[in-house]
Amino acid sequence: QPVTIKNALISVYYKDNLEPIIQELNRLGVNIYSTGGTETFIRSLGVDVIAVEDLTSYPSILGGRVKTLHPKIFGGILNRRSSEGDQQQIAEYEIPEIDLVIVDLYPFEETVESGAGHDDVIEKIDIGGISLIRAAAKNFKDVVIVASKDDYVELDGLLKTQNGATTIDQRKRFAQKAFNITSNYDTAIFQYFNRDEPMPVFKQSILKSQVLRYGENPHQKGVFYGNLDAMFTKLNGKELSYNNLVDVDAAVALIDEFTNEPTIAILKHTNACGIASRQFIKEAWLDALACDPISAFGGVIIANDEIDAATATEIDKLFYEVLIAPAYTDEAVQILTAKKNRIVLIRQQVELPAKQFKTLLNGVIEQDKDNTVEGPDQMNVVTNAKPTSQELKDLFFANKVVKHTKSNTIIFAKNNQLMSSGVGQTSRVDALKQAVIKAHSFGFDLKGAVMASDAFFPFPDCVELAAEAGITAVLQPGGSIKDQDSIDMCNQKNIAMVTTGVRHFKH
Ligand code: 93A
Repeated sequence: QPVTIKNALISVYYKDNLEPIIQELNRLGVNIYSTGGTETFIRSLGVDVIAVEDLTSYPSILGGRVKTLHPKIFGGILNRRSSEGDQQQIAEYEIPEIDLVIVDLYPFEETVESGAGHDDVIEKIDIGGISLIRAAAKNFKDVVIVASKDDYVELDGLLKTQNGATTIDQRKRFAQKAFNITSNYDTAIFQYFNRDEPMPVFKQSILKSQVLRYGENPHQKGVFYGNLDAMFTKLNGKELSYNNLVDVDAAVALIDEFTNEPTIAILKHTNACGIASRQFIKEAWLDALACDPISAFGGVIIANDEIDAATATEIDKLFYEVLIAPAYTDEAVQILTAKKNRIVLIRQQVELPAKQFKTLLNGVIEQDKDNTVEGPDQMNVVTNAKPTSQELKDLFFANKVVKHTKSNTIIFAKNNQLMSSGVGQTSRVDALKQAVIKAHSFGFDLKGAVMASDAFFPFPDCVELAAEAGITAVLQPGGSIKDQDSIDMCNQKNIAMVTTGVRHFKH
């Protein structure tokens, strides 16, 4: 049942970005109740506002520690509109029905991080604000709760398009986000109080949580535990979805292999469908896209270098989900933020966990991340033919990509560009066949290209087909009892093979 907002309570620490909402509430004729600083701010916009003190007939006391903690406020929020008893009581005690609550809490974490003294930190433990959020979220059936500046835009949109009305689903979603905020707020306080204690591992793992719109599919719920804000600054777009996060993780791991030259990768479902290293970032983009412009649609793009206007103009031609780069020129930002739904992120360098975890059966498995990648110095030539210096570079390039691609994988590369790949196949020869077909379908001539395989070749069929497709150098870990069959085949076809001794499965 839609609720139309008639009375709002606004108590915000930071007042920025609030003005459009105040103007909209004013337009809708909503009564606004507010606390000291917020009241002054609203009045300064020329909008009428009722001080909470006038509602409660109590001043703000104890230096502001008790401002909103009063039955007239909490009764106004918590009363059940469907309960006759509640309605009688609020009439008896002259309590207004408050149907929108906007709070921005005292900045506890920020105060801790600023290095402020203990007393200042304690003063920044919000009591009234968090209670307002809790009460309004509890009564989401009748009340809209906006507990974060991040949701102002969404609220403004709803106020405009629905003329002050909201649906139960919308209110429930706001409540869900609100409890996410209160739980993170309390976690931060808990961590502050425990910061000098040596904590057992499970306590350290109390991370910030972020409720996702849904999991891998809309019928699955999802939550992210961690601190995305520390890693990315969002310039544009909606929230990262579960699948976005999975792809962004894969993208970050892949791009971190490429530190020398400007490089761009495009990923779909965690696999690169294009990647190229070039002297200039725009060329890297064009050659990454050329690999498979069909798969690139709706992909995640990651760059290891600043995006300039010329590159942004090219990238903007493609529909993508997420773009990540360490920096953007101002002009590039203008170009890339024109389309609402595309997520544009600046990546900060932060230390990432060294371990990976996954639930499995009735437990969890943990492993070290795959942190090695073998370059020319670790490549052992096992054939009569030796790779040229360009082939060695390309084998290195291909080995970095193979490591970050789902097994079974075959990667074809030439001149620091991915030509094609076969990914996630149940047999290596199928992966190879897929790679050959893909390369040809996008007009690549594989003559002189190199091949990398994530694991060894149990049969000589892969190198035979590769040689026939034009591949002139092959990288594989080696270690099959039948290695010699593949080596013999390479010698017969006069192509080079190197072994690295390190397998890079990715399941
Ligand atoms: O000190 S409090 O915990 N006591 C309260 O009763 C109370 N009510 C709202 N802090 C309280 N607030 C907080 O005041 C809000 O969460 C908000 O951060 C701030 C807004 O104060 P002002 O409008 O005076 O700037």
